[in-house]
Amino acid sequence: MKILCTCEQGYKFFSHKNMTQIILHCDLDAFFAAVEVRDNPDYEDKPVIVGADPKEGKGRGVVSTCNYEARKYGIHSAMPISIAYRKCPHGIYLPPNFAKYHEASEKVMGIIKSVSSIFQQVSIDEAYIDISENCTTYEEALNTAKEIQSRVLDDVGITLSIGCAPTKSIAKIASDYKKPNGITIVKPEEIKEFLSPMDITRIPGIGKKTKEYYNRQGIRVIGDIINTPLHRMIEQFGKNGKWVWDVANGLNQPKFKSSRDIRKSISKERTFYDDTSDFNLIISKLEEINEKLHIKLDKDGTYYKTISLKIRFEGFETYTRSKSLPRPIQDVKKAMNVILELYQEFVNYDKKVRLVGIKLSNLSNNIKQLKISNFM
Ligand code: TTP
Ligand code: MG
Repeated sequence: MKILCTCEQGYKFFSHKNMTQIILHCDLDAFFAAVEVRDNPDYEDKPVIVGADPKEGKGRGVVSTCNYEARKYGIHSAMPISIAYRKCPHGIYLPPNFAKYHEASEKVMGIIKSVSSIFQQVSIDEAYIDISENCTTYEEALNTAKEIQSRVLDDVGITLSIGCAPTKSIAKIASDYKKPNGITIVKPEEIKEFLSPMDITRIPGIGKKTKEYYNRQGIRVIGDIINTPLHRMIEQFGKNGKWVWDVANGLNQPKFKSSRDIRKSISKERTFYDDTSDFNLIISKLEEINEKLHIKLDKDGTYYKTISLKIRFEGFETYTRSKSLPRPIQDVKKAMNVILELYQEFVNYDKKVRLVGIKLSNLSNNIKQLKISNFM
C-alpha cells in the first residue's frame, strides 16, 4: 500500500483522474496571537493567550485564540478564560487589538489575491484561491504555496498553513493537517488514502450532533462514507448524506462565491508585432481576445455589464471607449458587436495601431442561480 510520502522539506504529498482543478486553502496560524508575538519578540516561546481579561482566574469571557505554546496546556479558542488561567497561570494574557489584526489580514489577503484573481476570502484569516490556470502540476502548486508562505512571512511577519487539493473542501481539510507553517498536497488519486482514516467531523459542516447520528449508523471515519454506496447514504441520511458522500469522494466543487473581494473586471490586450492599419488583422485580434475572455467567464459563471475597448496608436496615443448594457450578459457575439460599434470611431484614423485590448467589467456571478431561486 502506498503511504503518504513526505518530500525532503517535510511537505506532505498524498496522490483520480479527470480532476483538473487545483485549489489552495490558506489559513493563518494562531492568527491574533501570532500578530502579538510578531510585535513583541519577548513573547516568543512563551504561552500567549488573546481574549478576555482572566482577572487571576475570576475573569469572565473566553479565549479568542492562543499560540501553539499555550495549546500545549490544553488551551483553545472559545474556552472560558478562567479555565485557561487555571491551566496556565503564568501565560501572557492579552486583550485583542482588532485594528492590528485587520491590517495584517488585509496585507495577507492582498498577497494571496495577487497569485490568482479567482479568490474567496472566508474569514479574517482564511481564503481559497483557484490556481488551475497558473499551475498545471501539483509540483508547481507546491512552489506557489511556498512562495505565498515566504511572501507572507517577509511582508507581514507571520506564518500560515496551506492545503492544496482538487476541491475546496479537501483543500480546507489539508490546510489543517500540518499546522503551523505546513503545506499539505492531496493529489486527486490520493484523496481516498488521505481522508479514509479521519474522523467524520473533519468534513466541514459535520458537528457534534450530526456526528452522533452518523456514529449510531456505524459511520465513524471518512473511509466509512467512501465505502458506502451513494444510494445507501441517501436512503439513510437524505440530502446531507449525498453532500457528505460527494465531499468524501472529492466530487463536491462549490463555485467561488462572488464577494467584494472578487475581481472587478477581466481584461486582455495584445501588442502587434509591427504597428498595423490592416482592418482585418485588428478585428481578428479583437475577436481572439474576446473569445479567450469568454472562455474564462463561462468557466467562472461570471457575467458583465460594461464592455471597454482600448486602442493604442503609434506614438503611444491611447484611447479607451466603453459601453454599459442595461443588464448583465455573457454573450460572445453581443460583446463583439459592441466592440465593433466602439471601434467605428477609429476606423478612419490615419495612424497605425500598436495595441488593442478588451475589458469586461461590472461583473456578477451566478445569475442563472439567482434567476432560478427567484421562482422557488
Ligand atoms: P482560526 O483560524 O480558527 O484559529 P487560529 O488562526 O488562531 O489558529 P489555527 O488556524 O492555527 O488553528 O481563527 C482565526 C482567528 O479568529 C483567531 O486567531 C482568533 C479569532 N477567533 C476568535 O476570536 N474566536 C474563536 O472562537 C475562533 C475559533 C477564532
Ligand atoms: Mg487560523
